[in-house]
Amino acid sequence: MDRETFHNCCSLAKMPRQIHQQHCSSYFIDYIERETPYFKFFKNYLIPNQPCMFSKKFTEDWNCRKNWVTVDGKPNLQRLLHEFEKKGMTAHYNETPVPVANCSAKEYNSNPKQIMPFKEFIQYWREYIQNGHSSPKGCLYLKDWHMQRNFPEHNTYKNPIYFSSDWLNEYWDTSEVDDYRFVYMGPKGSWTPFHADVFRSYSWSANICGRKKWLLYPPGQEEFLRDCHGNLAYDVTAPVLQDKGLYAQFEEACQPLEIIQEAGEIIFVPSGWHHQVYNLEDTISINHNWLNGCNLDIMWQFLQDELSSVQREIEEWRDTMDTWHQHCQVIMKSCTGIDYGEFASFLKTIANTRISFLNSCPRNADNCQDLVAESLCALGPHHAAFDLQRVLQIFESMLSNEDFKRLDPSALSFKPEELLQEIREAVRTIV
Ligand SMILES: O=C(O)CCC(=O)C(=O)O
Ligand SMILES: [Fe+2]
Repeated sequence: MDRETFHNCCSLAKMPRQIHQQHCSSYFIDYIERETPYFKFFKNYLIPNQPCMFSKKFTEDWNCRKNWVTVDGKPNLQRLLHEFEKKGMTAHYNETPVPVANCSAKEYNSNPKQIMPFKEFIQYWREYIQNGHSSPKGCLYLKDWHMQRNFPEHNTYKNPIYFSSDWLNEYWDTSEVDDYRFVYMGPKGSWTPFHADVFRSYSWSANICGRKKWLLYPPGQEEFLRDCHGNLAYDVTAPVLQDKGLYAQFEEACQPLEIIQEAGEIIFVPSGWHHQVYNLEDTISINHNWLNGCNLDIMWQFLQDELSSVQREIEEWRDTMDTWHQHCQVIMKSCTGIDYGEFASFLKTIANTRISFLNSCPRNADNCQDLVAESLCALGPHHAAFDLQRVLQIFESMLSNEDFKRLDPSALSFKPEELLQEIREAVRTIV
């Protein structure tokens, strides 16, 4: 990013979002055929929060595109078993546990999940195919498997540069307990119910083999897809949505953007776009959730909305408890996975890494210590300055937020004003 782009991007990112007026203005998705400059993607898709599809050129050199797929384009189940089940060890060590959802059963608004050995899932999948894509066990879907975290030495794929400004995984990698990089594998007919992603993050999803159909709704449209209790529809194609007594506003919703994703293609799903996804064939995909300076405001708005809904839920106890506000934070953390204190630490971690980067500013990626530094080098100092500028804006908004002001100071391990000062100085040296 050069100085001019930096200034342009900062101004673009500051513009208010008009999500509630956003309609499905186009029924087509932009298609990126070949290598394109990072900043085109940044300006055309990340900042305006618009979807796009990358051609299979972008995944052609991934090992999994060769190794996990047979010559006729089907999942290579034998090879997968070989790769993820270690032979020759005791039975106990032999098993790779994986999370598996049952698409034929509904529990609240999702599918019940179980943990099963990988080889049992592969065995099930084999039988399902042999049985003409049916099974008394229902349609099982291996999803949200942290394959990369569990098998880091496998060198399965390479994160494309377009998705490399990834604060979510950068932060959660530091705690070493979680990440948002997943593998999905499911037979034809498996599907994912209607939802938006964790913290309203972006996602990218690459088909290793198979095909997916995506139904995408721009932010705000989900309000028309709630039932009379305010619950989001489970399946936006279900006939029950025609029932005006249950889904009073369904007719106001626009048609979703319907996208077919072929083998090798990568879809970029913008922040807060609700979606429902079908595997049209036996399909394997890599899916990452990620966020950065471009959609940080959407995450912050999401957290404020989540807190407001917790507050509404337990409003009746407000005057009877001194610790009511703290309780709201605890409930929010357990429902959403994060509270205001942790959001502030997240921003601090992201800011500190960029301040150190700008202070040391290695000239080329070869001198970088780790993947985060490598990505900061590749994106350049003006991108780091953009990141800091965005952290600054959101932090300023947090500091004027009444619920944030009420936090017990011990919930923060640092003094926000000092951090803001450091950020301002670091940005000043670069712009
Ligand atoms: O592929 C699927 O079944 C769901 C993927 C998804 O929801 C996502 O990548 O955000
Ligand atoms: Fe999703």
